[in-house]
Amino acid sequence: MSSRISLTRYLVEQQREHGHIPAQLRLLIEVVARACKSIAISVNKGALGEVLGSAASENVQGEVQKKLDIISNEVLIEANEWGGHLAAMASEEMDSIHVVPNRYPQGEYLLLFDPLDGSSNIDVNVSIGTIFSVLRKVNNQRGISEEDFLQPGKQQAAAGYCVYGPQTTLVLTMGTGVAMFTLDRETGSWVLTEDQVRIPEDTKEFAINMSNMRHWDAPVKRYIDECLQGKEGPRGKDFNMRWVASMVADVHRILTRGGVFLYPWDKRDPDKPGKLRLMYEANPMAFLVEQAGGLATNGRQRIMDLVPGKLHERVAVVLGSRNEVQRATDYHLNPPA
Ligand code: P6P
Repeated sequence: MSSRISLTRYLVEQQREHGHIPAQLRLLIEVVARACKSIAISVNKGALGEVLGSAASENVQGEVQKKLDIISNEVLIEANEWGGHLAAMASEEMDSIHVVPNRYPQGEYLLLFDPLDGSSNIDVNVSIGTIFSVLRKVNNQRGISEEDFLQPGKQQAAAGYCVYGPQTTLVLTMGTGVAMFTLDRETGSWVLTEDQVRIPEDTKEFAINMSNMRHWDAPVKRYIDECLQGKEGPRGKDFNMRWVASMVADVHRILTRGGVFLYPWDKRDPDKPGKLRLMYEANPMAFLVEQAGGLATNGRQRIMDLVPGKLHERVAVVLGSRNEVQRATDYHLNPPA
């Protein structure tokens, strides 16, 4: 059996090979990975741990918070505050940024996260996950503010997610490919189980919430309709559909076997570009997907080129197998006359 490579050994060997992993970034990844283990323990308790159900509060998105949303957020804040690797954090669950308190040293990085994505699936025991994005602190004389976070996704130093499913798997990129680590519950360590992940350029599987079909724009309707026509239609092949309603689970499937994921703009709320959040959902997933050879656009532009205007802004998302994302994006950019 090939020797098991732990997360720590992977980071040391990446540093030796690429020499590009500053010590603070290595520490950050290790701290986030350890926090995800703590979150996994809480998630896995389920009804036995008094962690299910809703808290009596709403988040900045106006969504009712689940108890595990708050627990996960607190785990990530407490784990990352004292290490000296971060200047500040931002979370889907917090209105404004959380600057590292003065009693701790400030570091070179900014950490953004959706502490528990897919909350509607918690109480029904369907896979959920933690998504994180790492930016470099912009050096300036004034203190850290929200503006320092408003960097395009292509500036990310690292990104990843942890999916709490049949396995607990950490998926990570620092810009030199995508690696997957499975949690060995007997030893409590993350073990490298996949390296240099590649997404197949073609697919027969699409992921979208079909109940919104009547609200979609024409290019999305055209793309999905052609998939539904199957081999008798213009695509000449049959497609399958998946929709977990946990972005982490849908993206993990795509990284593992290919596919295309769409959460497009729809006319229910025309001023809202999409449902998903740019800074801590779309950007980290786009970094991972591109590093694995896929594409990620908002239907018209590369997601990682978008310059954010607000911390919690939303974006339309089309990501996954390169050729399918290109086709769906072309339908937006070059609609039939
Ligand atoms: P819908 C979960 O709430 C989430 O933010 C993503 O993880 C998921 O892809 C999407 O929303 C599901 O949205 O409208 O299908 O419930």
